[in-house]
Order: sequence, then C-alpha cells, then structure tokens
Amino acid sequence: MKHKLPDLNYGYDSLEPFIDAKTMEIHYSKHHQAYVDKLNVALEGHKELLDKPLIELIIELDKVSEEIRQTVRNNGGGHLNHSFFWQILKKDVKIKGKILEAIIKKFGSLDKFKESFKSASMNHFGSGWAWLVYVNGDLEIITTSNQDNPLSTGKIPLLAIDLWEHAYYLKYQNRRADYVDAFFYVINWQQVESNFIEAVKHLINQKYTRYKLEPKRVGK
Ligand code: MN3
Repeated sequence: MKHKLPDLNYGYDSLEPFIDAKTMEIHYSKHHQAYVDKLNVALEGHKELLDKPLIELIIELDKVSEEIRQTVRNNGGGHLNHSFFWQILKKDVKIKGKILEAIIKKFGSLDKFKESFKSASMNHFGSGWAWLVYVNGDLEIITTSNQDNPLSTGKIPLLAIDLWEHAYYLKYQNRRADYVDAFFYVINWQQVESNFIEAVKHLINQKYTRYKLEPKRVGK
C-alpha cells in the first residue's frame, strides 16, 4: 500500500499569528506531499519495502537497496518528520504533568529548557530539525541534518521544530530566532506529554512506541 499524506486535523490558519496560514498551506500541501510522492516513486520497483512500516525503513536503512537508500532517507524521513511535526503544533496548550516535571528536573526550569532548545536551533547549520528526545531514561536536546530522524540513532522524539527555511521564510525571512520564539507559543504540550508517556513505556516494549509514531496510510 502506498504512503499517504496524513490529514491535518486543523486549519492552515489555526496557528496564526505565530505560524502563518500561507506557510502552513505550502509546507503541508506542497513540501510534505512531495516527500510522500517521491518516497512512493522510489519504492515502486521495490514492493517488499512498500509494505514495510516507514519507521522500520528509517531505522534499518542498511536493509534498503543502495540505489534508493538516499532517496528513502531523505523523503521517508521527510514524511515521518512532518507527520510528527503537525501533531505537536497547537495554540494555547499549557504545559503540565509528567513532561513538565521531567523538564524541570533535567533543565532546571521551563525557561532554561527554552533557552537551550533555542540555542540548539540557532547553532544548527543549514537545514534540519531540533528535537527533544528521550534516551536512556533521560531527556536530551539534539539536532539532526536534512530529514534524519532521531529514531535512526535509538532516540525517541518527543518534540521537534523544523529548521528548514521553507518552515519560516515567508513570515520571518532569515530571522530564525523570531521563528523559534514564536514556536514556543504553538507547542501542543498535551501531545508531547503523550509522546513522553509512550517513550517511557518503550523501555519495556520497543515496538510499542515505534508503531505509535508510524504515520497512518489514510489521506491523500
Ligand atoms: Mn518542512
């Protein structure tokens, strides 16, 4: 079965004024769609890979034949990362619960976490993503280049910001710092909390979290 662009469960203007409707529309319907389409084209001649969960392709890239490996890495990663990203965006969600406790324990305070996350985002050169991940029973901020996903290195994503210019250039031009500041207003902390709880369970049953993060093949 082909990979599909997952439904966006909110309007393009839902994150205004922090992320503008035009950026959301192009980002979702053009950029994300292109990753899905290119992934499907690459897998066309490899039926056995088409039925594999996307997450398994990304974690076990070495099992993907060399001629399409880089295409799967870029476009499969793009599909996985964006499917994740849309879910952790929502306005007016207050942070609370276990994720707040864990962030305070690790970083000292929510503000200190934001400072570190922003600094990681600013210091990342070129295109990529900054992530809050769960690894070895602890929280960590990391960045990845291009469309690489932390799962490839055994780290479970809880939260992510897209650092590609296509994610912010229309509204913020080269001002990545302003975009990161705005991002903090549209984090769906309820989803991040749920990702965190799943990640903690992952210590017991590895496959559980893997498949929770797998994009569903319904939509366009
Ligand atoms: Mn993007």
